[in-house]
Amino acid sequence: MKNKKISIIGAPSDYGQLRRGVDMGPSAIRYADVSERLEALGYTIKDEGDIIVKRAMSNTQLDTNLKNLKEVVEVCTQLSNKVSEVIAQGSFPLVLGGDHSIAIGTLAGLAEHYDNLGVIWYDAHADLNTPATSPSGNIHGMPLAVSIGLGDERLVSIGGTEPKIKPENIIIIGARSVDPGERDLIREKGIKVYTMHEIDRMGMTRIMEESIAYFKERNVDGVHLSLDLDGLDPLYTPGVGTPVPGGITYRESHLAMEMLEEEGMITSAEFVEVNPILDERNKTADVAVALMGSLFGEKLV
Ligand code: HAR
Ligand code: MN
Ligand code: MN
Ligand code: MN
Repeated sequence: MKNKKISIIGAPSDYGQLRRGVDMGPSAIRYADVSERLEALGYTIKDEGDIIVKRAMSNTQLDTNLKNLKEVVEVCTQLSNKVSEVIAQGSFPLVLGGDHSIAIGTLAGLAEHYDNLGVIWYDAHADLNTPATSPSGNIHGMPLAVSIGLGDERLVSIGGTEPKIKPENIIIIGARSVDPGERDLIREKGIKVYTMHEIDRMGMTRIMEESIAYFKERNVDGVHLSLDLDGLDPLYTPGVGTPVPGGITYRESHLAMEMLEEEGMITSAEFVEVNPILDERNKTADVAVALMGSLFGEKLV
């Protein structure tokens, strides 16, 4: 990575879905030695700590198609400001989730600095639901839709009313659970998706080569990596709230990170959905940190 300054921002929120425990993701990832691992690669790490997420005895506002909306708005507004501040200081924002709803905040903060941002959405899910199409009402299934300007006004307007990213600048990798409304949106907006079928058929090498070429053609001014640990097969990352079998392997994921690193294209990243309560001895957080190692240039020899 060209930028040698990394700022770690914890976003310990579980309000985007209903399984408690994912709020402990940032702690688990720190426990897996994220700072030490990246420092060893020659980076200067500043751990900004966690944004403040109000603890509740139980989640509220569950009887709607936008569960915990108020809390999600609070969290994402704070996170947006923090991400923007870190970029203004010339640092690389590395955000630790939390469930994937926090990406609404990350992308809002990034949008203050990038006009033509590319986004890699590494995930079993498309996260393109709106309240009208969501089967669950869980906001962690909505962040990509929100970021292209679709969905509830109170989410879409976080950090300004403009859409934060362009649908043509999104590449989804690893999809294998897509709802009907999401499929319609993918077709309507021309969002690029590499499902597990393409990964099996083409191999990760070609997918990353194509993705890198696609971003270059589109003249992006930065690329954000949003990595949901459920993109990998639950064999490797069991500590996630919505596991889907038949996922990306550990090796394919390292390869993807290494190819992104060689290109020096990534300008921000987030690792989300690590739930230590559902995990096996912090395995999922360890995988997250190992992938960060590759993303930031770890080499064996
Ligand atoms: N598509 C389903 C929904 O909207 C499940 C999506 C959520 N799971 C995630 N996001 N972890 O990637 O409810
Ligand atoms: Mn999610
Ligand atoms: Mn996701
Ligand atoms: Mn997911």
